[in-house]
Amino acid sequence: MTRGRLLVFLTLGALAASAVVIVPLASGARVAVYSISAVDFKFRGLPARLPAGKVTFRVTNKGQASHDFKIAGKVTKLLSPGASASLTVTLKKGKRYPYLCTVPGHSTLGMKGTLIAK
Ligand SMILES: [Cu+2]
Repeated sequence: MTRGRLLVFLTLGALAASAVVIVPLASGARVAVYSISAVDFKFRGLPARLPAGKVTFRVTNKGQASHDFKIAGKVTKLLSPGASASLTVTLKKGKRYPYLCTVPGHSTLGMKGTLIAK
């Protein structure tokens, strides 16, 4: 398998494992929208790798506690159980982005991780 094919394979695998929708913008640019959920106490639906560029995370709190989602210097409002919010960031190629829930104690319990922009 060539390196190029391997990368395509890995990208498709990462996309298949998460709920992502590519939305064309009026400007001709595209934004990838990832639907993720916060539960007690982890995030679901976040790929470990995703394409660099503009990305929107649509976060839904499916837990019993309140949660938020912080990545790339931006954070959603605090979400009550059942609430949703969107966060749009621009990811740079080759950079690692830690993410977490900023509610005290939650990241320690597992609401954190790192994703890599390719
Ligand atoms: Cu939390």
